[in-house]
Amino acid sequence: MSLRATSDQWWKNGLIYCLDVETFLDWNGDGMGDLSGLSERIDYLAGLGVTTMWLMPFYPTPDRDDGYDVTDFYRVDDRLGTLGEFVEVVRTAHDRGIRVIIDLVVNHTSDKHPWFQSARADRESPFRDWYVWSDEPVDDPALTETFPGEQGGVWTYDESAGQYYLHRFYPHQPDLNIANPAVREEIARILGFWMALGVSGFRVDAVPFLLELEGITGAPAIDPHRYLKELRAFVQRRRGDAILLGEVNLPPKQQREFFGDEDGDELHLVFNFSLMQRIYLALARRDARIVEDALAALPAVPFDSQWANFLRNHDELTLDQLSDSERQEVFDAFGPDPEMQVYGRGLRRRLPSMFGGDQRRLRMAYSLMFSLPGVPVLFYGEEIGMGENLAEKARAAVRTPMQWSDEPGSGFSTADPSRFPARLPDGEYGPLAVNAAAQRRDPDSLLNWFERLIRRRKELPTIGFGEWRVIPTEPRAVFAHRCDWDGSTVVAVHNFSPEPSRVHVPLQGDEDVVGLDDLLGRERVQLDRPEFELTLEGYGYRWLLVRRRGQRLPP
Ligand code: TEU
Repeated sequence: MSLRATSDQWWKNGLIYCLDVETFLDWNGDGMGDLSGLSERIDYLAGLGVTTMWLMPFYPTPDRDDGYDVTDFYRVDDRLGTLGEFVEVVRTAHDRGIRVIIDLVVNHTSDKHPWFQSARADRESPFRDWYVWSDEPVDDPALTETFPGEQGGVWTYDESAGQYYLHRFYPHQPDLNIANPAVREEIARILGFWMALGVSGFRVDAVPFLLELEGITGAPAIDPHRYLKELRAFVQRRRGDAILLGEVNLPPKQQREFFGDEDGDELHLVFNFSLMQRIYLALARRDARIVEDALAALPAVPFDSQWANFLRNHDELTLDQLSDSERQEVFDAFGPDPEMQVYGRGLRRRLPSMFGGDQRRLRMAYSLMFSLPGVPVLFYGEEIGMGENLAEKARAAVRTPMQWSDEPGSGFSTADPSRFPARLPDGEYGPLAVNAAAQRRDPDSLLNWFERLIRRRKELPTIGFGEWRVIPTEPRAVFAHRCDWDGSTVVAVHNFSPEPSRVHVPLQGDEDVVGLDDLLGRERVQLDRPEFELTLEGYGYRWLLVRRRGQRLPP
């Protein structure tokens, strides 16, 4: 093959690392992480094997929703740095082979955005129609609250406007009116601006909300997916290899619609919320069949598209797609106290504490996530096993500063901790116990384990690009699957039980198999027939590269 897809579809392989500039590293000592700090740590990310950084919102903001309330889409918040420093980050990242994608939050603006200020002040304002107004709240069952108990409905009366405005999120986040061509054009301009500064794409916030037309009185008959296709085409015209990674928390069939038609002309990547939620149920029940069923329910995705897999993100670990009793099982297993839960649907913990500190279970869960079809996405701190701070409000529990070292301020900042964006946890998961510096020096640490896992994942396009198939096995606690691509095969086996399991793995149709190479361990096994047996320790896992007669394989 001369034109290898692997060099073009960069978003299918590698590792996306999500971070928030304000909690990563404070370089000027004011207690707030900044772009200069991020520049200083790009080598750390390169060492870990990160191929794409996803920067959470860094735009000017009143910061009432962690920056997802934007007052200017064309600037950097003064607290974090300057546009010049942003370009330095992008340049340094590129030099280390890392691409940068950024959060695009255009379902809504902050109510402090000059557009909204102008819109509310005057019915004749050119920006009036940039938002969604109504004389009376529109009673539409499709318009539900996103943060129940925190936002007081989706319509709020604005005194100076003399009308209600729509907000699918907090009242201080008025929804933009996507039916207005001027708004659509402005959104494209924003994308164009950041692409000109070197970004390789966008994590598009709240895509289904962005596209919906409910509540917009007299909304013209535009097809929202038509709009997404136009946006994709625009992105591609400006920069051929740029991507759109969408937040679409919907069941698989509906998620499929956001990849576009059969050739894939909308989002390149969609976060796999449904698979993520089923994985937690499977972990809680120690029943791998649930993962098999969840995979079977996934629609095939177009050639240029892929899933983005994750176990944790910056929001609540949402379990909204599970039934009430299933969700309760996950709560019971991983977050039984009400203070660990939020919005009646999610957990505000990170994995290590959910697993009671069990390193075996933790590594098994990440090994599974990295072996599934899709590109893996890590949230900063996962690579060292950071915990949460439940003393912080709601979702902020998992947004504590990065734990670089055991120095005061965890090496994040030299300022007084009262000035930090969130309080560090203490105890078992605090910086004295969990930090990057100590783990760098320990070959058995989670950090070094991740580094090896990531290197393997990147070396083997078989997983990121290949076709996957479940391999039927017993017992129920064991999940086995294989990925095939361009003549190479990887078999992965994961044990969801704390007890050892003996498994039989058939390799049907692979008559010329001569052996297996353990990709994460030391074993090399000779085979004289297309099947094998192995014993997995409790929460054990293996990635096995199938060796065939006469095949040239990576070392
Ligand atoms: O979240 C939007 C969103 O739809 C999710 O919060 C979803 O509701 C959740 O997964 C439960 O199903 C995005 C950001 O990720 C979040 O941090 C912001 O608060 C929100 O948009 C508003 O901008």
